[in-house]
Amino acid sequence: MERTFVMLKPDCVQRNLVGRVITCFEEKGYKIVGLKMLRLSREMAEEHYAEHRGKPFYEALVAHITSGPVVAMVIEGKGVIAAVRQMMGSTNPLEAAPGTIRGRFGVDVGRNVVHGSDGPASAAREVALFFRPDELISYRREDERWVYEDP
Ligand code: DAT
Ligand code: MG
Repeated sequence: MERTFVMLKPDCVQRNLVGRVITCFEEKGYKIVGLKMLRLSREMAEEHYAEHRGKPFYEALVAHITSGPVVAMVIEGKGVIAAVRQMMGSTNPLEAAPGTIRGRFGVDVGRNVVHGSDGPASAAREVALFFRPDELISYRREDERWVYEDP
């Protein structure tokens, strides 16, 4: 089953939206297989956002993501990588569709609430950056046959 990495950013935590955002993924039918709160070091933030190094917003991005605790998660399910990207909405919350997480909960691009891996390669990389294998739990959920035709 496919897995993706999701991070609830410091603005999400500070605005008490952690439960609301996690609920979006739970309600969809996806399964949380890893979950922790942590505060990113500068080194960790630089590694996570390596692809953005040198861009005009890079310093502000690293400053924000290290500014307070985040909630890191691994979510599992059919098509979860692309679906989470769709559920988050566009990077700029003002351009994100109203029903998406960023569309519902965000305004500024530098406070866009949530991070989600943008493809299979980044999902694998980001999951491994934040979680040891023994921190990911494989388990059966009782509602699986009501979410999937062929669980
Ligand atoms: P996404 O988070 O949708 O994958 P991204 O990977 O292009 O978007 O950028 C990572 C984060 O950097 C994004 O969530 C918010 C910030 N960011 C991106 N583009 C920005 C911009 N033009 N101005 C300010 N911050 C930006
Ligand atoms: Mg990205």
